Amino acid sequence: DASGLFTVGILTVSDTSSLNATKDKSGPLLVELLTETQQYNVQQKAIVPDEITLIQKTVEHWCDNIGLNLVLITGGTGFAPRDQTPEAVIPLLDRLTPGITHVLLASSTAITPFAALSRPVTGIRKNSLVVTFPGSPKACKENLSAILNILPHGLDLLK
Ligand code: MTE
Ligand code: CU1
Repeated sequence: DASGLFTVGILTVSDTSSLNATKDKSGPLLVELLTETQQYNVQQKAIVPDEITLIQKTVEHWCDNIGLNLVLITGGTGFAPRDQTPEAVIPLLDRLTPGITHVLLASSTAITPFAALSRPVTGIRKNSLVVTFPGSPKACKENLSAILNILPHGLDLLK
C-alpha cells in the first residue's frame, strides 16, 4: 500500500462462522498476528461457507480487482465431505508454490502427525500469493509462524 505495507485479505471458510461471525476465532487471530508485525495491512476480511463458487468469487476479486499482495484462507482443507477449499483454489492458480506448501506440511507434521490430514494449497494468481491454512486457531498460528520469515521476500518478488 501507500505506506509500504503488504496488503492482505483474510478469508475464513466455514459453514458455522458464515452463519455467526462471532464463531470465527481464526480470522481475527490472523489479523492480529499479521498486524502486530507492522509489515502487513489487512485490507479485506470475509467469511464464506464451504462453497466452491463463493470461495472462488472472493479470491478472484481480491487478486484480480483489488490486487492484494497476500490472500490467506483458513478452513476447509481437511477430509470432511464439505472441506473443498483446495478444490476451489487450485483451478485459480497461475503458478504453484510447492516450496511454501512443503514448509507448511513439514513444520506442522513436526508438531502433530495429524497435520498430514490437512491438504494445503499455495500458489500465485497474477501478483498475489494465495495460501491456505487449516481452520483451527492453533493450526493458523503454527502455519503463519512457519512462513512469516520468508513471506516478505517472496511478496517483494511478486510486485
Ligand atoms: N496443522 C497444524 N499445524 N496444527 C494442527 O493442530 N490439525 C490437523 C490439520 N493440520 C493441525 C494441523 C487436523 S487434526 C486436521 S483434521 C486438519 O488440519 C483440519 O483442517 P481443516 O480445519 O482445514 O479442515
Ligand atoms: Cu483433525
